[in-house]
Amino acid sequence: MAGPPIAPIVRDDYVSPASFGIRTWQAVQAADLDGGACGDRALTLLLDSGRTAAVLLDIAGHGPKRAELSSAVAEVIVSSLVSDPSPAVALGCADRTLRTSDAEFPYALAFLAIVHPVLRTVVYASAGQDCAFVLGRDKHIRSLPPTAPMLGIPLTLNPCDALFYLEPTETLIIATDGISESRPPGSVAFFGVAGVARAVAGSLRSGDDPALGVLEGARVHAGGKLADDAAVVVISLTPVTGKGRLPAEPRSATTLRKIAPKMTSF
Ligand SMILES: [Mn+2]
Repeated sequence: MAGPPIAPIVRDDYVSPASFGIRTWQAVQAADLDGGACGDRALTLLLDSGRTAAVLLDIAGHGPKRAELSSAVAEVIVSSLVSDPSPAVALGCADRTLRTSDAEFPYALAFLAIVHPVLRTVVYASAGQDCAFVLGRDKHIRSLPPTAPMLGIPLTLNPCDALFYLEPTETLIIATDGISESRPPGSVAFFGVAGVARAVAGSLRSGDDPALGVLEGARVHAGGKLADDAAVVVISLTPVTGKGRLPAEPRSATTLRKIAPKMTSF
């Protein structure tokens, strides 16, 4: 005998009483010897439904000679993210661009994420970006491992999207290796994830821009000069005033049906 029909629960169909604003900070700095343009990009853009996309891109090498390819790849990524909700699809587009490019060393690392302010989901795809993590208020660090290899290399990419929930107490941090691998001359003491996390936590505590805090921390750690281009994106959720709190209990299926009357059973 057939059981009761299963009603799909589509979370986008109801408006949660708790909505969050998304705060973003991003910063880029060329390697100190090069000045000006560089191969790293850090940008955030507002998509529909309040979703925010974050793009961190590091074209192999550094300096102004990498800027043109970096801009071209960033443009491909942005137009893909605007038309398709999948960061993995955007990585695929970037990979194709690099593999058909005439440029020297057409390789890149990239981390792409889409943050939803109501669902609190972060969907991301990462091509070889090592320094990507979520920092909790208790200083706990959750790593976000790559979901694809480096872009542009002659390997089938097979990129995939990963999803996690971002708590309002947490901060998403992505930095290129120009920051995580910053080190004093002649030393192997890398700035690393720990240095990045300390710089973000310190900046947020003092009310300063955490992306600039990370750049400055890495520069000071390296003895005053960055040897590689550097880029960083920091994202957190902030409760929207007057919109209430999250429901204390999960909503029952009956409540959801009342909220979303158009939802059909099948
Ligand atoms: Mn780099």
